[in-house]
Amino acid sequence: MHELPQLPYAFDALEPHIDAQTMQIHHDKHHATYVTKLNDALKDQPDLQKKSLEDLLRGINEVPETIRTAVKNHGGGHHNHSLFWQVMGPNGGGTPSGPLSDAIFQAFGDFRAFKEKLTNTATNLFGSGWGWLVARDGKLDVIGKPNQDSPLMDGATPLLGVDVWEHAYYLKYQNRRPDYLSAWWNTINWKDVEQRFQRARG
Ligand code: MN3
Repeated sequence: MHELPQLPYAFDALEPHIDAQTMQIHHDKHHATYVTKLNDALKDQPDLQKKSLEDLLRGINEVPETIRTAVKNHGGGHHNHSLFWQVMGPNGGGTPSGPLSDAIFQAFGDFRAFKEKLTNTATNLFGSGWGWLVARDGKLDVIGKPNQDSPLMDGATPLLGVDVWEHAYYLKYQNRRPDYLSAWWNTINWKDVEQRFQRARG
């Protein structure tokens, strides 16, 4: 059974950038529902139940067609949100250091160019989805994905993601997605993102 991870900080820990009520509904309702529905989809699939969430998503094309969409949406939703809570934290923001910083300079020119690329990708994503910094074949890239599709489904490793579904920002920012995004940069826990990059490099 997949389980809803605890939020690693209090609901109000990301104030004023992300409000406590949004965090509570987002974690306790939205994320919880993805976990419940993923478990529902897998209930008659003992072999798939044994797989880690990551393996399930990397191998999405081997999941039986009858439940593939459910696993994609709810498994993707579970994985994306589990990462999202960890790449944010109180007293976040600033810039990364170490090898991740070097790799960002190499891939995008400088931190500002990277920030602009991820912000633009997330701003311009039509409808619901996520903006991502991913590692693929040892290289960094910024991509947008619709719905709850995980970069794992493309063979990429997600390092940092921003949820631009309206449920992530509507209470505080209404239609102002760019304002939410500029506030979101102040919540990033770069230590966590740096560790993901180190693991992706192996
Ligand atoms: Mn969400």
